[in-house]
Amino acid sequence: MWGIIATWRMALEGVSESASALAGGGRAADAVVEAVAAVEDFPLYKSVGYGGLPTENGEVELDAAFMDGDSLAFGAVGNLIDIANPVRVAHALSRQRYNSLLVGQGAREWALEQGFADKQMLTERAMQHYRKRCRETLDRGLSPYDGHDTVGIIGLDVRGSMSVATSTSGLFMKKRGRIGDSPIMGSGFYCDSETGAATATGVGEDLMKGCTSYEIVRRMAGGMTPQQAADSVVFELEDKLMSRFGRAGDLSVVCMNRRGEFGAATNISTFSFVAATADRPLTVFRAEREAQGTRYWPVDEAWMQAYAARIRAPIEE
Ligand code: SD4
Repeated sequence: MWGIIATWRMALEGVSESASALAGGGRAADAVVEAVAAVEDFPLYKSVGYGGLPTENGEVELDAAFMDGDSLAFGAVGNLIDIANPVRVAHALSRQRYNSLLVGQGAREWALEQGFADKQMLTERAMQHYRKRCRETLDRGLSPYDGHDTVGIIGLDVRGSMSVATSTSGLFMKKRGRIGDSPIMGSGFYCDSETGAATATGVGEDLMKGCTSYEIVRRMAGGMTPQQAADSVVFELEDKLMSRFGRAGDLSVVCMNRRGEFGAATNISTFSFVAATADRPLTVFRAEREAQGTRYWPVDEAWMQAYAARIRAPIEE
């Protein structure tokens, strides 16, 4: 069996390539790193890598992670500035015995020492979004903290090895130095080839309160299906946050077990994800919360076209 599952429609092109690689016997680690790197490189995806949206200071600070489910080795970077592919730096860090999680200047210096390319990651289009948001928040009192989509991708290869990788520019208009769940093991991602893996997207501050990805993997290890684990973790966390904290941010997850069965859960109505396995063709799904749990269904052509138009639409400043 092989399988791959990713948060959000933006992962489609990268996942498509990696699904072919996995079908041909490729390794899970390479599949997730390459698929995430493809999202990082695409300038119109404004929440990951090149073209990602900046902090309130107008700088792009990127977070990324990689975890190998065989050895449990992981690497992660936070607040990485102007390095082309944060996920590749995270992957390289997972091969180090120490210093698995590096942030800020230290992460950048290490990446440069290792030969990773220096690249200006702020695009003119991201700056247009930034100027527009500055104006809107000044004029209309909007919350600066919305607009966020982390890519998280889980891979299972025919040898039974699993890996997960994440990458994000974090919350738009975040404070300089702010780190969300995406580079935090157990919250934004977790992977154990003996059980399965999970990855999250949404408001990192809230996802971290539930150690969300670890908890999903733990429940799969305890016998839940991926769908049961995903739904129970997301909805219990949302309920707990509502009753104890008074509000709950966006929480969305995908997960897969070692047999290639997958699940997805969300508390929003706009979540999408992409999956392919040895016995299910590559599909983009939309997901929505319903009373009994998360329902998901394949998107149609009109949805795909509307998406393509949306990411290319001119930005009215
Ligand atoms: C964060 N979880 O930095 C990330 C942002 C994000 O979908 O996912 N968004 O909190």
